[in-house]
Amino acid sequence: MSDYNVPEVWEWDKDESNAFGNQPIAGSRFKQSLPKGDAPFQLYSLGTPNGQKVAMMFEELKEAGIDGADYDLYKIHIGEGDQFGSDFVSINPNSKIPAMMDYSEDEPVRVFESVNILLYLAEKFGQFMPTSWAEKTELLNWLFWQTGAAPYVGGGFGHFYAYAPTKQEYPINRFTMETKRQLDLLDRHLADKDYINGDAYSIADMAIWPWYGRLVQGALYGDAATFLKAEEYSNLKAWADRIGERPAVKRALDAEYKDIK
Ligand SMILES: N[C@@H](CCC(=O)N[C@@H](CS)C(=O)NCC(=O)O)C(=O)O
Repeated sequence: MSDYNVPEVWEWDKDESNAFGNQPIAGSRFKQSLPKGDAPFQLYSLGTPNGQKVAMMFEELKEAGIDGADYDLYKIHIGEGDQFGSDFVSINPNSKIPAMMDYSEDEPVRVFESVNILLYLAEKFGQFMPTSWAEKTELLNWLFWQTGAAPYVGGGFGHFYAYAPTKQEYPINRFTMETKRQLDLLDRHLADKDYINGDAYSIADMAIWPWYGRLVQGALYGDAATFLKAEEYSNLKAWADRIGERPAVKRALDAEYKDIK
């Protein structure tokens, strides 16, 4: 049963508040001057799963002793609308964290989309990605998979299970079904390997862990791990715990995000 009569044409009710500051309009909403530190990389982000991916990569590069990968990390408070400021929008016109500037090239380079930032850094430093064509293709399979799959978990399951103002069976069922299917997929994939791409830890693990690893570890959306029977995905849970033990990953989760105001 629905109490919503779908109109012929949707109109934006500007007076209707929503907790997420959503509007059907892209572009910047106010003038903003973002701080810039001395490091070659300036990362404007937040400790959400998409933000954690990039902090993990920088901390892994540090752990591996790679020169030239220093970064300044700034907090874009998405609850306060920082992502709609003019400076941030000039780095990421899509107004989503994370967004990064690389000042180490002849001309500054802007990079947005978390997985594109991982790829950019992996290629630039020749780290955490295989060199053979076949293995690189498999890596890309999982990176693209993550980009397409996680919105069903975050924007679908997580939103309706934890954040929506009313609990509704239809969307919770629909997105739980898909989330559990994805967890089962990863569990089967990890049955005979330690890492997503096989024997070597790679940016595929960094992309997937903050969503699916943290979900089965019980770190996302309240009691979601219980609701999803996360303990049944034992290969996935073992992988999640393996990654979670890495010093760089622990540092990334504890990273300090500097204020921008
Ligand atoms: N596909 C994007 C998704 C980024 C994204 O959804 N970021 C969220 C936080 S995890 C955000 O900035 N939300 C703010 C908003 O939607 O206004 C990526 O992987 O970078």
